[in-house]
Amino acid sequence: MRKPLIIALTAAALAGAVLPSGAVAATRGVSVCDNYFVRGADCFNESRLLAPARPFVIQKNDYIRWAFRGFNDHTVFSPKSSYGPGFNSGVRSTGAAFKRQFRKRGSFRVLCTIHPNQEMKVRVK
Ligand SMILES: [Cu+2]
Repeated sequence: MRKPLIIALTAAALAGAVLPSGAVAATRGVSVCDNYFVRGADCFNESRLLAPARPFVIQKNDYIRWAFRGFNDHTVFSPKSSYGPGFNSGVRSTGAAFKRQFRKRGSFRVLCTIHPNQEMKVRVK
C-alpha cells in the first residue's frame, strides 16, 4: 500500500516547502539590471535600488530569484564566506534567472563580476 504515501508527498510538494515551524519559505524577486540590482521586477524603480548600504532583508530559508532584465550580460556571484560556500550564476543574458536558498543567518555580498560597482547585500534574519 504505497500509493497513499506518494499522494501525500505529492500534495506536500505542491503546497510548497513547508518548514518544521510551519512557515513556508518565500521566494523573493530581484532584478539584475544595467548595472545595478533592484528589489522586484522594475529596473526603473529607484526607490527599490539595492546596494551594500541598502541590504535586501529576507528570512532564513527564503529563496532569492534573480531575473536578468538588463540589456547586457551579468553574473550573480557571492564569494565564499563564514556564512556559506558562495555561488556563481555564470554569465547570463536577458530573460535568464538564477535562484538560491539562504539557509543561514548573516550578511552576504552579491555582486556582478563583469561590472565592479554592481553589488548588493543580502541580510538573512
Ligand atoms: Cu553586471
